Amino acid sequence: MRFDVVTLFPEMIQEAATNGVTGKAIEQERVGLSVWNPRDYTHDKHRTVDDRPYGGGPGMLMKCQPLCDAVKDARKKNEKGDTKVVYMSPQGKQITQNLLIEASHLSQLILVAGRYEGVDERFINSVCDEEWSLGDYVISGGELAALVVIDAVTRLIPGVLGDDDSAKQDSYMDGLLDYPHFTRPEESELGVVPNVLLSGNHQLINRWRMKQALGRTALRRPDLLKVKELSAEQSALLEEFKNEIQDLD
Ligand code: 4HQ
Repeated sequence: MRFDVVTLFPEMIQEAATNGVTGKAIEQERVGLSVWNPRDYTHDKHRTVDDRPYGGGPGMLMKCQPLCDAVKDARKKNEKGDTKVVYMSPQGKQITQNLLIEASHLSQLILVAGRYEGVDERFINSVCDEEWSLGDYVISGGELAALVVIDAVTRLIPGVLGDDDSAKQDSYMDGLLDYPHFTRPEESELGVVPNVLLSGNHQLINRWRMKQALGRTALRRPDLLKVKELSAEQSALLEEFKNEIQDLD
């Protein structure tokens, strides 16, 4: 799969994405990444990418033409196959793991990162297939949002995470918060490691971790539990967890 990001700050994308898990996936050619600067698609002396909003008001908007021409060039990297063009904005559909799993099956994802007050609405309606949001808060540009999508989708591509790595663990804990983690030392001024994790009994450890994941989800994100089907064993573990909280006083 390939990512193409339309952005006035291409170096922001290139710098961030070429590190860590995404950087390795690009090096190994498991994913492709190109950046497209609308400024390179202007024709005037000042290379103008922005203009004033009709109707007045503060700030500037990104003009359609440089954006359209940048997307048109990006599309050429995937003549055949499935392309989606997505504009990152708080007006969009909120990103979830399920949305990103679907995106990971595309052959090309073109992410448009806006600056200023955003883009001309006609560009969104005519050129973009979808509008996606990180959540209900405002950031200064779509670049960080595009990077979140690239990172989260890249992790889902087969071969990117090691076989023993978090990919299977992530789907095992599907729809639940993570359980608590501990590393050395066994004892410090910050406290002790739960005994079960030192036991070497992997059935007990897995049961403890599942119970913690269920319990923390119930306490911190009851909304997630409401939509999750629990197995009989999971329901029993969650009941155990809840009973142990009662025991605390
Ligand atoms: N913006 N999720 C305004 C966001 C945002 C978000 C991106 C701010 C676009 C023009 N993007 N620009 N939240 O706040 O994706």
